Amino acid sequence: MANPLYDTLFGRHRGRDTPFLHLPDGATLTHDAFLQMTARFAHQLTALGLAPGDRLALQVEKSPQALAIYAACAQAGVVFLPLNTGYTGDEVRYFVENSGAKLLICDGAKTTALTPVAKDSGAGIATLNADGSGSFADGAADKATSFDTVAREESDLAAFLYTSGTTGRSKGAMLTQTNLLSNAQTLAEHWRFTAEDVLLHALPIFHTHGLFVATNITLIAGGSMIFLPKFDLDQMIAQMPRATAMMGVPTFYTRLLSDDRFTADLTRDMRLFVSGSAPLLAETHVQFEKRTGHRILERYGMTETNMNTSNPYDGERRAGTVGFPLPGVELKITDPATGDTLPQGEIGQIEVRGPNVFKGYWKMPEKTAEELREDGFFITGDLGQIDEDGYVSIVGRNKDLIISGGYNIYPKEIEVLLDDQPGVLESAVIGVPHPDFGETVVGVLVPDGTSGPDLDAIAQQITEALARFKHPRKLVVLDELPRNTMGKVQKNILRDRFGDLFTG
Ligand code: MCA
Ligand code: AMP
Repeated sequence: MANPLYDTLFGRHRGRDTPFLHLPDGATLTHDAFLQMTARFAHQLTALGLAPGDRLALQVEKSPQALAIYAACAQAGVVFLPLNTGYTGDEVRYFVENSGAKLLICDGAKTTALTPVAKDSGAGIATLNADGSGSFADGAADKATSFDTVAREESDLAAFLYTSGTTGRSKGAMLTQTNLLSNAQTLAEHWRFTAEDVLLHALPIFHTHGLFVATNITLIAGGSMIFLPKFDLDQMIAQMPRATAMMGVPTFYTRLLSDDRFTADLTRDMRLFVSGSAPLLAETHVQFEKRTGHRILERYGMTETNMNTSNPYDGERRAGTVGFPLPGVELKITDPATGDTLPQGEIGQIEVRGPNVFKGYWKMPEKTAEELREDGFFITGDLGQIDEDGYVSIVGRNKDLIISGGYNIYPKEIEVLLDDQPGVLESAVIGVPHPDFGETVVGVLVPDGTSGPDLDAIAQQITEALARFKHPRKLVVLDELPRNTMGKVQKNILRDRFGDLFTG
């Protein structure tokens, strides 16, 4: 095939008058209409000087047009780099510079802030607003509705997704056409997606879950999506009876369960609920089944690997586990110190290998070598265990990471900022249980003995520097941080001490 990703996900739907996107205003976009828009956008990318292999950074609200930019990148051979809409200008600057993006497309409301960002790194800038208007769409309006798809190999890069690290700045995970395609094909088959499916889509499309899992699977199967701009409880309840499947982070499930309108009757035409990106409490699993009669299917993935494991479609979906390695994915539990495979049942680090595993971190060969072994196994940083029936459980993390409402937050990034504030000697950032987001961020500050620290001024600094979802929900001041004999901060002690701040 000339361009496996485009041809398989998009191209074969050309001319199909079947629904692809059902929009909240009642409108429906057919596969063919979507692909005509895609072609116009691919022409516009070319007109703006993007060539195959160039990177395009996109920070816009979720819309059919935003999705068509993803498709247009695939068709024009451009590497797609979607960015969380919550990122501040400083955060976006890093991604644009690091990736060497040739074009940044942003919401019109952000042009003033982001024009210097684009200019300083030699990128062009265009706009796309939530309603589909903007300079990018204007430029595309008179372009042809067909485009000669650019030939690509399966090993060519399709997307960069940035993922933070426990040290230093974010790393651009390079995903190839094969990484995305093989996983989408496996999942569509494993979860029995067909052209009859209607997926209730309320996830953001700048992360693996909403884009490569939910969207790619629907595209492979030829089904449609109820495409909501974001998770809105009223909308979810209103749309649920029209859907057959839903994918969400655990917060989606706890929010649905918190509403009495969410009943078995409302879910009668649903055949599948999938959860991932963060641990689903066994309690949520049980409550969900009690309320609806459906057992949530939990699966486990990462930005670098797409999906690795899944509970079975048929057979027992075991609460508290992430199921079995997917077909084609090898998974082993190893000793973090030696890398040796541990006996069944023991807890160790999870390593995975397969066509889903990324190519490496963009321009970071050392980081790549630290996490991706020469034999192809990727060290996930998650700690897990395999039970006697082969079910994998994630029991902890070998990396300092907080997952809040399905978004990953690396404490180091916040600590670096806090340590820099006047009056602060040092800091420790921890995740504590939160009833809505699963975990949330608490910053612990140690004063340097001068004056302060001024917590309001610090909160202001944080607001300017970091996306809202990373902000500590509470800053507390302690005389000193607990340390072990090696001098390492004992975050477990802090977590115990402040663990009930939001749940107590
Ligand atoms: C919003 N806020 C958050 C979060 N989301 N704060 C912390 N963590 C969050 N996740 C902020 C808002 O800016 C707002 O701030 C305040 O919290 C309350 O917002 P609310 O309206 O309640 O939130 P929301 O807009 O309804 O969003 C919550 C959400 C959303 C629906 C759970 O965060 C979401 O869609 N999460 C999904 C993330 C995701 O797709 N992850 C997959 C990553 P203020 O009060 O100041 O206005 S991919 C991945 O992890 C791997 C590969 C995998 O396995 O899938
Ligand atoms: P990301 O960096 O956004 O790709 O997040 C990947 C991380 O999310 C994994 O390394 C896990 O720590 C976590 N994760 C994903 N799915 C699950 C799950 N079902 N249960 C627990 N943790 C999960």
